[in-house]
Amino acid sequence: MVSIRALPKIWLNGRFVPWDEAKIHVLTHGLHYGYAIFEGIRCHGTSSGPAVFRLRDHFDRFQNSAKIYRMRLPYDRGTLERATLDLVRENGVSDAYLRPIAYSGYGEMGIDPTKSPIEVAVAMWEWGAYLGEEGVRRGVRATVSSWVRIDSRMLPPQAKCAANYANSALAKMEATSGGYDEAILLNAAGMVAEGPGENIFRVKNGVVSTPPASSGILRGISRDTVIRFVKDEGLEFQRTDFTREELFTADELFYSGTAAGITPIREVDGRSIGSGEYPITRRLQERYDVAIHGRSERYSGWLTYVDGPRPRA
Ligand code: PPE
Repeated sequence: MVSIRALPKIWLNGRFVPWDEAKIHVLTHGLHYGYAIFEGIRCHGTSSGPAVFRLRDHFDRFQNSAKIYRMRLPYDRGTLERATLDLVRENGVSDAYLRPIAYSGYGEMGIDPTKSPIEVAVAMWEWGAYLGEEGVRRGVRATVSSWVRIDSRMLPPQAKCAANYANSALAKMEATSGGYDEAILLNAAGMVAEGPGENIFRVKNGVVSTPPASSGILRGISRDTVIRFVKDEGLEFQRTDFTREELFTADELFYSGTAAGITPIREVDGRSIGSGEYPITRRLQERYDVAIHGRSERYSGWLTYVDGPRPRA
């Protein structure tokens, strides 16, 4: 079952290789022990050609993930940013998802990753709405997971490490096998943390809130984008913890993420959320659409045009 359409090229360890040749050995260290850090970035068509959204911020986080894991990246950020932009050009597709990844490669087995070479790739593929087009329009059905979100004493959630996604996969499979679209994970203190691959926002009486970084979440770049939009809409914003029951009593709930975009949640464990309309979520979705497609001067600083000037180191 392959649903990804092959594109011409993948950037692997410093060069563009044909899609089918971007392969690794089964004894790749990171495959066995989860020692891999990655990013998820989107590129969109604009009237000035393809533009990558918040490229710098994604590579900032990439470098921070590497730092947390004592991973020495063999390429500087300028090289990686240029590789990402060049990849979009090489593949000739404007609307795509980009996946930089660094992992402990083939060389040595055993847990210690410092004995293996670090390999780096950037791949891209066409990825529609993560929780479905219908989900973006009508909202998705969520369930609070029985799996607890990892916390920073176990696996630092602010590092986008492959190992974190074993926890996410358990929550995701539990949700989908129970007939839901997506999970909501609580942290070890019982407060709402995030989705398996998204941050979460709550709207109540016109106030928009999202759990703080200290709740044990990935600091989403889309989360940061949404916070800016909330302020630009003149709405009140709070970074605050909330409980499971505050999910049920929300006026609106939505997920944010690079893959998911802004996706409303219409139901949590059989309780419908608010009126079933998402007036504030809609305003934020609209702003997001305008920003990523380069239709607002205000957010133009977030775009890097593939055919524009190249980033330096
Ligand atoms: N929390 C988690 C756990 C997470 O994986 C993501 C992104 C976010 C929050 C939102 O972060 P940001 O994209 O910077 O706004 N999840 C990525 C991977 C999803 C996947 O299945 O792969 C993504 O959206 O790219």
